[in-house]
Formats: sequence, C-alpha cells, structure tokens
Amino acid sequence: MLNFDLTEQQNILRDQIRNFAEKEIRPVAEELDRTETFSVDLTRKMADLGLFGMFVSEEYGGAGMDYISYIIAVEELSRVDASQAATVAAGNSLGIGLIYYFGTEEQKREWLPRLCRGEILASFGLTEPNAGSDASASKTRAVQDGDHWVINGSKIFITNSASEIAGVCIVQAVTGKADNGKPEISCFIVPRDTPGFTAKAMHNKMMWRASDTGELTFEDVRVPATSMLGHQGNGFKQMMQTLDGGRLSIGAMGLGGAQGAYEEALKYAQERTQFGKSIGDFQVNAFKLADMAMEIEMARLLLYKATWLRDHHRSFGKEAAMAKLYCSEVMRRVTHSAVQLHGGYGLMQEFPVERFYRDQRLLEIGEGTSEVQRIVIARHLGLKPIF
Ligand code: COS
Repeated sequence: MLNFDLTEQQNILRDQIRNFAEKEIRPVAEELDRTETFSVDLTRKMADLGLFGMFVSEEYGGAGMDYISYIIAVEELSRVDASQAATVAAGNSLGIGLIYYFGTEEQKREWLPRLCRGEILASFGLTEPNAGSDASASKTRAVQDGDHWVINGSKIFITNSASEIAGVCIVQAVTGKADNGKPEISCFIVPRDTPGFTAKAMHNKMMWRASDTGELTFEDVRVPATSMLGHQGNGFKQMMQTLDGGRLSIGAMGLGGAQGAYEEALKYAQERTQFGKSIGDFQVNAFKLADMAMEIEMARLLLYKATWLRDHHRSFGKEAAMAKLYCSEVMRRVTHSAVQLHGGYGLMQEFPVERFYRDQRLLEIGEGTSEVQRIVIARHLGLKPIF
C-alpha cells in the first residue's frame, strides 16, 4: 500500500509549529540576523513548545514522536528562519541524538532530561581546522590518566557551543591506534564548565547569523572515564551514523527554506506590477514559479521517503545523502529565482528572500559538503570514487 497522507497528529504538529514560527519568529528574524544575535529567549520558547527531544522516548524526558514529526518541525521553522531551525536541528539530531543513541544508561539519565527541556544545549564536536571533509583526520587527542582522560585539541564551526546555554559538547578525539593501524577514535561528553575547555563565539558569518557558532579549545581537559560515549574506538562510527540522521534535518532546512522563499516570490509576483500587469502574469516569471513548485514537491517526496525509511528501521544512509544534497540544491535554485523575481528589492535586507539566499549557502557545506554527499551516494552504488 502506498499512502502519502500524514497522520492527524503530524498535521496538527505542522500547524502548531507554523503558527509559532509566524507569531514568534517572523517578527524578529530580520533584526536577529542583522544584529547577529543568538536569542536565548526564543530558544527557550522553542523548548517550551517541545522542540527539543521530539524523537527521544518519554522516559528520558522526550516526546516519543517519530522522526518524520521532527523533520516536519525543522521544515516549518526553516520556512521562516534558518537560524532558529539550525539551533533546533543541531541540538536534536547531532547533540541529543549522539547521547540518546550511543550513551550509556547513566549518561542518558544524566543529560537527556535537561537537554529535552532546553535548559542547556548540546553540541557536536567533530570538525577541526584541519579535519573538515576528512573527518577522521582529527588532531584532538585524549590520553588516559588513571580513571580519567585528558583532552587536548581544538574544534571549529560548532553550532550551539558558545552561548550562555551551551551546556555540553560531545568531542571526537584520537585515543590510540586501532588494530588496522588507523587512528582509534572515541567520543567524550564534555560539560561546558570543565576547566581547560573554552568556547568562543564566531562572528561575521554570511549565514545563520542568529545561530550560535563556536570555536573550541581543549587544554588539558580532564574528564572521568565514565564520560566516554559508549565504547572506546567507536567514536568515528558514532559520528558518521549520527550525521546520517543529521543530513535529513539539513534536507528539511533546504526544503523549508525553499518553501519560504517560493511563497515570498509568489506573493511578490502577484502584487508587483510592471508594464501594466502583475509580473506573475509574464510567462517568464510564471514558468519560474511553476519550476519552483515542482522542485519543492520532488524535494519533499525524497526527504519524506528517506525519513520514512529511518522510521521503519531500514537502511537510509544513501537516501539521506540524496535528500540532503537535493533539497539544498533545490533551495539554491529557488532562492536564486526568488531574488531575481524581486529585482532590486531582492537585494535589500528588508525583503526576506535576501536572508534566505544567504542562509542557503551553508546547506551545501555543513554536515558534509555536496561533494561528500556525492561520495557517499557513489559508494552506495558500489563505486570507489577517488578523492
Ligand atoms: N555509519 C556507520 N559507520 C560508518 C558510516 C556510517 N554512515 N560511514 C563510515 N562508517 C564506518 C565505515 O564502515 C568504516 O568502518 P571500518 O573501519 O570498521 O571499516 C569507518 O567508518 C571508516 O569509514 P570510511 O573508510 O568510509 O571513512 P572515510 O575516512 O573514507 O570517510 C567520508 C569518508 C568522506 C564519507 C566521511 O569522512 C565524511 O562523511 N566526511 C564528511 C564529514 C562531515 O559531514 N562533516 C561535517 C560535520 S558538520 S556537523
């Protein structure tokens, strides 16, 4: 049986998030972006709405929903503002997800309830100045010292890591040499207030300007052995598996952002007149809008299908890479056309398409560049692309 209907609960959730985004986020999005302000107040409101821990089971303080509900929520936030969507997406799929899926029972009980209430945010400490696409090339090291580990190294471009409510970072570090001679990689849960751990907010970003991005340094950071996430040597796989789920939420950001820009363009095309008629009635613009609507429809089908696979415990890594890649590229084409349709006004900050155009750019870079997605897809096809 093939069924494209969402459940009643999922439709209600979409309406709720849409209303919230219209009422609470839209009025402040432009100013937060312009002033590069991460809003704790707005983050708390999103937490009160239940946007953190949606897919976490109730025993750890989550809402016990399926992943598609979470993806719809990210899509709806992105339709209005990528920065708030990024806070939720990184907080959930990357931060909460790592602890929920790989943490020990004690770690889950210690961290998840506070994270699900949104009291603190968790960040994903993978990327380093010299380990971006080559994510296993971490220079950050952890050395065992009795029943502690001592971490030294640095991370960069880490969402949710430097604000006053950044509570914990899950840090990938090299802990030795594996049997096959490659570096052994493990992850550690490092509380924000651990001595030697500093986080500095990064400014002057082109995109997601109202989200919190940090640069982290670890200088002789001592954490107890119980801080290791799951088992020693499993860190890289934990990170890669988490990114598979994270890529669905980046797909949702592409889809929602494309939807938001398209709606702005459609409205503008109907209101703006030139040569005595509304510009939407010119074939050149009508066809642009038709293409936008078609591509958004295709992006939604692909993303929901990939998420459905995940919800049904099927393999979804290939489809998640495809959805992330496709949705982010659809948003690129849609925002490009949306700015074009707005003409000179599309280049001005007071028109939301200008922000959508900038915010899109991250989606082809973060959580694996478009090139990395093509590597992942090609490998699933049985190919071994040289890179
Ligand atoms: N799920 C589970 N395990 C995975 C996995 C996944 N999605 N992807 C890789 N692995 C495992 C492999 O099975 C392999 O295990 P074994 O050593 O037991 O064989 C191990 O991890 C190493 O995998 P591989 O050799 O494929 O690693 P590469 O260094 O070649 O990695 C890419 C390749 C480029 C795909 C990877 O580094 C990557 O995704 N880079 C982008 C990182 C990224 O998205 N960064 C952005 C973070 S922003 S939040």
